[in-house]
Amino acid sequence: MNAARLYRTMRLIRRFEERAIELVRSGDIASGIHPCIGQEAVAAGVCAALRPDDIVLSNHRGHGHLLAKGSDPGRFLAELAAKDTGIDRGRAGSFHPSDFSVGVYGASGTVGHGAAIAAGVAWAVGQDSDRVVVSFFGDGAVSQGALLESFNLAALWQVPVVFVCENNYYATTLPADTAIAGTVTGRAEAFGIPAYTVDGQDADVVLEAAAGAVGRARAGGGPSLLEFSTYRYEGHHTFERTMRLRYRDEAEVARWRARDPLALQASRVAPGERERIDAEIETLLDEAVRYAVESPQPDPLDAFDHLYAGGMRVRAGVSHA
Ligand SMILES: Cc1ncc(C[n+]2csc(CCOP(=O)(O)OP(=O)(O)O)c2C)c(N)n1
Ligand SMILES: [Mg+2]
Repeated sequence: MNAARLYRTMRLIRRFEERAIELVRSGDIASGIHPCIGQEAVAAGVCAALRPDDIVLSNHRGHGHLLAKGSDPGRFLAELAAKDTGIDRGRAGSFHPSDFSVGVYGASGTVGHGAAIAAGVAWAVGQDSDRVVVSFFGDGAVSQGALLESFNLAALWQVPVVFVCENNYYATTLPADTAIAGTVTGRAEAFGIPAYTVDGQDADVVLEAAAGAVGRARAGGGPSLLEFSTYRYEGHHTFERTMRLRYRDEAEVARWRARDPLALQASRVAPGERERIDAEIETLLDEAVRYAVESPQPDPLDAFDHLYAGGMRVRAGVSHA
């Protein structure tokens, strides 16, 4: 993988979220978002190890996962803005997006539960293909029953899934060391799943680890777990900016900012090439923002359309045939 491609993906994720935060402030994205700024190397490195037909299950902090898998930034921003032109016609928003066109089969907002869907999808695709499934979750997910049950069946049935824990050391405001007995890797190892703790701030290191786990799954070697050590630079959610929560000390944040994954990757790309990529992404995102903001507001009477296969008999209180 060339350094510039990884840098481009990471820069796209960073700038996409910075632009999305502006749209939260302007009221165009009413839900707020969970930014992954600081964690871009994990999304970029893991997805760079995947084929286009491989599958990703994401979580509430999933913008990076979708963009790294190839989602269109304009249609994704329109999704965040709840527009009908969004990738899920505005029904999923920031927290539950899927994009089947690039192999993202959904994002579970229920912490830890995406792993169960991932294990099931991996079992299904493993019947007649060599496709691989990646399940992204945070440190807050690792004591959830559904996640541990997924480890059990994935190991028992040797399904082609890579469990990716983005350990950013906090679940909302709860420090991981006050919430996790034992270790993250120890949980997987208890089920016979090979597990590694890896530097999540260096995209090259992430890619190498992911390529190993993906290759193993593709060759029929079954599941693995990768625990990436990383950090979010923003609050848990954009609403945190209004809350004055004090759960991380400034020295800790500064220490992690000094290992900014985007700056590290930028240092591996020639300056001229970097400027070209940065300019290309600004143009792309200007267009994406315009598309999201200028797309018309959806008709409230359509609010229940597409929610259930077969539709609903009543929409917005209005009976229709
Ligand atoms: C089962 C469940 N419990 C609680 C919540 C509320 N909640 C949303 S995000 C979150 C923290 C998740 O932390 P982590 O898994 O470490 O991911 P991060 O936010 O750090 O990326 C919580 C508790 C939820 N969505 N689902
Ligand atoms: Mg966390």
